Amino acid sequence: MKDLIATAARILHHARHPIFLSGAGISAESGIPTFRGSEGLWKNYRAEELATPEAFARDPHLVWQWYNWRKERIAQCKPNPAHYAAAELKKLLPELLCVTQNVDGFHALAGLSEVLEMHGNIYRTRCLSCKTVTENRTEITPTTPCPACGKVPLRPDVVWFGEILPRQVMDVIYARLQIADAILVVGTSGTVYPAAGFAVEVRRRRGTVIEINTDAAHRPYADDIYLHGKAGEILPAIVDELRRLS
Ligand code: BJW
Repeated sequence: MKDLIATAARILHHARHPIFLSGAGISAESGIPTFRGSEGLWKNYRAEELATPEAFARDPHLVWQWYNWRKERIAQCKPNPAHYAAAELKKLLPELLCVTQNVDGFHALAGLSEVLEMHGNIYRTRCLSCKTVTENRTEITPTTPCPACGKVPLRPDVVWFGEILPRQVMDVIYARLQIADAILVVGTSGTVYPAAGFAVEVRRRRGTVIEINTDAAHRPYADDIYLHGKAGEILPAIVDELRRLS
């Protein structure tokens, strides 16, 4: 493992256009359940059944209950060593394009500047009528009025299944994917597109794929370097190696 970590650090050190992509696994050590782990169920619903515009249209109360529960859970947790290591990584590798699928805001909280939150942020709401996006940390219900126009309902400002991802964010990511020579993928099952396609694209263009994941059986990208273990232990070790190289 030590050799693999050193190799990963060397590759990142020499990469000219590297990408960092994180998923729910990076926040697992903070106490936030992943989507597809054993703790990922909420009241016997899977994410695929709640994170859709159809679910919200059918039962906005249920969907808001889920988001309120998650907001409360996130508020009780804090960033872990993996989030802080990601922030250090960006300082050591200014060219690193940092992308997260997570909506918990922990990367920013840990000091990672310029992180693209491709699936939105759980602490923002969007008005279905006037589309105003507002930061909101309180409990929301389908009858909570929009602070801008007073209409209901508000929805979470996140990306659900079947929805298009934010254009400005995706333009930046796709531009980088054209030239990326390395990608570090941390704590994602690689089951949800388009994020699941990023490493595949980097590999197709002969870039190097480095992955950190706790699931030994899970190798969706045929990675060049697979670092089996916890992000909170492996990412700080990569940062230590990078400091030696810098
Ligand atoms: C650790 C760890 C530790 C644990 N250390 N590791 C192409 C093919 C097929 C389907 C599609 C396709 N393109 C689009 C689709 C449809 C769909 C899709 O992908 N479906 C799949 C299920 C097949 N995608 C979409 O609809 C997307 N929209 C889109 O593409 O628009 C255009 C389009 C639409 C329709 C058709 C075609 C094109 C939108 C996707 C939005 C996903 N939204 C969610 C909810 C966000 C808001 C919220 O949080 O509530 O995003 S779903 C959920 O999954 C969330 C996550 O970001 C996302 C990914 O989950 P993630 O992060 O990978 O978590 P887990 O739990 O799956 O994995 C955790 C991993 O961590 C595990 O591997 C653990 O082992 C590991 N781990 N502890 C390291 N300590």
